[in-house]
Amino acid sequence: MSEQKQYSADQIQVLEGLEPVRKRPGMYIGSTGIEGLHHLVWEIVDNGIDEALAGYATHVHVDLLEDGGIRVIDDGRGIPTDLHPKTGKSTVETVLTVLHAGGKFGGGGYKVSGGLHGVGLSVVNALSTKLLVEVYRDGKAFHQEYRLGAPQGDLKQVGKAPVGSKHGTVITFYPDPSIFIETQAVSYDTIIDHLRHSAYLTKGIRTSIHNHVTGQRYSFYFEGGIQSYVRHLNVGKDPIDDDVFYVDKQIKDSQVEVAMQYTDSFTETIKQFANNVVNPEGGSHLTGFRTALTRVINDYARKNGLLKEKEDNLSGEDTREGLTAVILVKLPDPQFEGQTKGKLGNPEVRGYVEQVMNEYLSYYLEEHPAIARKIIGKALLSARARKAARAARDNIIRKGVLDGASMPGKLADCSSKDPSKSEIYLVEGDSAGGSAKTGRDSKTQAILPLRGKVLNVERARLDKMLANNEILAIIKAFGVGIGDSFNIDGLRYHRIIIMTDADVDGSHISTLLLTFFFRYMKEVVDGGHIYLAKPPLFELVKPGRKNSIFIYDESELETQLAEIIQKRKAEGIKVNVEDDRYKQAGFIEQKRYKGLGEMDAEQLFETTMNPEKRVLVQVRVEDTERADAIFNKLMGTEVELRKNFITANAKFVKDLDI
Ligand code: 0RA
Repeated sequence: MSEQKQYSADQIQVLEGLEPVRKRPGMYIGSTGIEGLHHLVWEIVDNGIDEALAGYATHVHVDLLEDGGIRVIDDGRGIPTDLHPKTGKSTVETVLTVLHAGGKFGGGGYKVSGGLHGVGLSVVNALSTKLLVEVYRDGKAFHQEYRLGAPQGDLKQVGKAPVGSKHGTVITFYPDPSIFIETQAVSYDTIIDHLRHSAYLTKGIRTSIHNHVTGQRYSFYFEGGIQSYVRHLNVGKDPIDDDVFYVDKQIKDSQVEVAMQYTDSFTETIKQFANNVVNPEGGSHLTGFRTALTRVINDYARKNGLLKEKEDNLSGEDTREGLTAVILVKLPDPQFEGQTKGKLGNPEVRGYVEQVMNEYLSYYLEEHPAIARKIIGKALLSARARKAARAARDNIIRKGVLDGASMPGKLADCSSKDPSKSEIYLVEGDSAGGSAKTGRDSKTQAILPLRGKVLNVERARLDKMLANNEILAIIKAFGVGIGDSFNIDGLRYHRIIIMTDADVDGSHISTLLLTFFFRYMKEVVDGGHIYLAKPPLFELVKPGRKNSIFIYDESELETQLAEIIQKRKAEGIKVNVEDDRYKQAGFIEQKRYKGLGEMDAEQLFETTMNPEKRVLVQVRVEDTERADAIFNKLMGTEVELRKNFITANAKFVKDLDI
């Protein structure tokens, strides 16, 4: 601790003030993994976005520097440099060294940084080995440096603000490797996502990034704000009309902004935000939106004779089929509730959104009768389909088809009744299914062979799906039910393993199954129950086959061969360099596997199903929005998009880990 002796009394005070952050970083930034690291970036970026919301900044830029530093630049007012009355230090030093000092400023206006993720700039400072702050304000330039949160001298004026950037803030920080042990490198893609969202949600702002290590750059500016966001969410879908409904209204101290557009798909995509913070669990803004939507559409339909007197009202669900909407409210003091703080609490917001939607959506429908007719036609279809689906489901339930008692005929169940110990293999084709049944460990491994193509659920409604034998067999075997009757507690296997050939058809079937799970059994995916089996791509055959080596990866083949050849050379074994590589390595054959059917039961078990040796890829959906977009591309109606995606990612489709 000799280093600490060099600190002055002032610095020690700062260090003591920030000590709780360094002692329990998780309390402030959630984790010390990459997500915690990203929190530091969001803190500074969001302060810049706040400057834009307040009408001062137009641009927030991130530099990922070659020396591992992260620099965030904005052209806002610049952090105030004057003496802070309470601390006797500059305001710059105060916000960087006093916990929660950030919140005391601003008074009035909406704050992104004060919201759910707002931890204050001092937290960033406390968790950085080095932090440099530059402020441009009143035509002057200021500079100050910190180490582990402690200022190395006062804030100093270092000259004039450069022409063209008269005001703004530049913060460069170096995450402390003794805190962020796992990694000090942020994810370029994750930052891009944050910057893209910030640009969508803050009209008129430009956000950009420059990765100095790779030379990559990205820049976002969306003229239409959340209108552009809705269009982005609908890429790969067919909108019923090109126009996007949009409203932006101030009510009392809050602002309500809504954009929406219907597509001919069956899915509902509504994203709601409060002060740019996403609220995945919904809340008062979503409730207000839904109430108004159902009411306005029913009113219009009645008034215009689209809904007959004796017909029932359209349900909320019917009015939302195929809807893509973004709801953004801004309010002075957002309250986040729920398990993960993912729900907006403020009750007054419900009325605000309802009022805005009642007025402006009614007006919009009156102004756009052709669109109104399409929306209502779609909702009527949905109502009819829902009735048909209910009838189909009731029929199936009546027949007991979905009951646990009647398992699908093709299922070879395992003997264990403990879901946590049981797994089910969904196997492409009857022949591989047969091998899997013979080779399996029947105590814990169930096998369900799937024949032919599984229905593309992205383009089918529930009633059609329930008529598909493969889908029905899956629902029955899992024991979770479907639709309104879905219940995760019934899940009979905690590991669901998709096993298909390593070719295009196999990838297609995997994707269709994943789409089905993602759309209709999201909880099963979220619970981490879905896996992809990874059959070997190559076998390096030894005489007698006993000691064959199986290779699961294209790239692994060459490294393995090189290693073995090296070893043989070291052992003095003569290697003929004219021979094929596998012969040099002492194998008699290099076999390439295209399908599961090429392996016998024992091989299939040993290479792909044996829990001791197999390779499984767990399917995790970390970014729902990206997953949604990928499924739209893969399964939607736009053939071009699908082609592009598959060509660009053909190699990865097998490992789809979104
Ligand atoms: C305190 C008060 C004000 C602005 C800021 C801090 C501020 C912080 C950051 C962090 C990155 N960029 C920033 N820009 C501004 C209010 C400013 C005033 O009243 O003049």
